[in-house]
Amino acid sequence: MKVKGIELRRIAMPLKAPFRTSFGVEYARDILLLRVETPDGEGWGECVAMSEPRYNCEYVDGAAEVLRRFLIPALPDHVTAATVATALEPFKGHRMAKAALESALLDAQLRAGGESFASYLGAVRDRVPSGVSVGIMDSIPELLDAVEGFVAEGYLRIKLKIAPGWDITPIAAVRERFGDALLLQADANAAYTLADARHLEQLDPFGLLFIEQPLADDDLVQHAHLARRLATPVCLDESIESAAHAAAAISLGACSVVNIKPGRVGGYLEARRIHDLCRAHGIAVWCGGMIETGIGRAANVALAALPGFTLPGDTSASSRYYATDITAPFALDNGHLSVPTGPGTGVEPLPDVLAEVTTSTEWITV
Ligand code: OSB
Ligand code: MG
Repeated sequence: MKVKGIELRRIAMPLKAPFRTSFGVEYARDILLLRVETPDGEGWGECVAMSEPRYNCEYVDGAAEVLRRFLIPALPDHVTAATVATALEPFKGHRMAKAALESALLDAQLRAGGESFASYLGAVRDRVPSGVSVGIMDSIPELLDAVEGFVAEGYLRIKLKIAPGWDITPIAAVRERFGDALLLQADANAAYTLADARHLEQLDPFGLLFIEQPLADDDLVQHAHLARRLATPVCLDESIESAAHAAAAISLGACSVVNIKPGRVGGYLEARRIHDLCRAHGIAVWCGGMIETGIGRAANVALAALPGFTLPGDTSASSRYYATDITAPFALDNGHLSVPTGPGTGVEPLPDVLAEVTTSTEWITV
């Protein structure tokens, strides 16, 4: 595939409600979109980096800079989604920026060839079960109201964001109110240390599906120690940036579940390799989210339709985040999202909405 040029488009998407995690609070999503232009058409990719380097070391301005200065200039004359990662390998890290570029190229390539992301990746389902990630709230009644609303909408699994001071009590309250049958999990975003093991043991009676990323990103060995102490299974998010990390985590016994986010691991092809590795080792995987627009969500839903994705993902409906999505909205149907079947991601930005949320554009000739 020959690439004529790439547009970097920055958009500002107001969130319907603030989203608080152990690392900060978001009021709006600041997103970088990539539009690849080729002689045979275009392709879109969404960069999942956040405004500030709090979830991981990447941030939107940094992603834009590494793309314009290093990654886009390194594209060879002929490139495909399968070869781009090798071309970008000399540049360390910046996986979210690389993933956005690979996704846009894959979208262009698949659109030109008339194939869907789902078909290309090896999807085996035409719809995927949806969970929802519920932020830290100011009070327990406020949390219970929020969870009640999501359960009423049909979400099949609830994830509570936790942090020191907001952990055992909210989990106990949700369990008590909604019963043992509710699929419930917790996400700490690296807010604890191994010294908190005794405290975290108090989660054991609540039958959580797992606790996600309790300890620091680079603490694989300590996660293995914690996993041996807790009855609650341990899931890793931030710690897994590649298939190599997943292999290390599995052999250390650091987790029994992996959250796969294509952006975090450098793209959909690395995401699929992690899926394949985990599946071969009996490690459950599920598709995480980064508060994507419809562009990123469409590709995530396709990935979540692979056979190893045995747990509901953070693949929520557009309406969970945004009053107006930039694509036709993803809506829940009996707790599921449909896997798009059209070429590429199967979705396109709506020009009017896109224009309204755009804060800047930049064209880079390749
Ligand atoms: O840790 O999974 C996370 C959102 C932003 C950054 C990190 C995370 C999250 C979420 C929400 O939990 C996922 C979503 O609904 O898109
Ligand atoms: Mg997480």
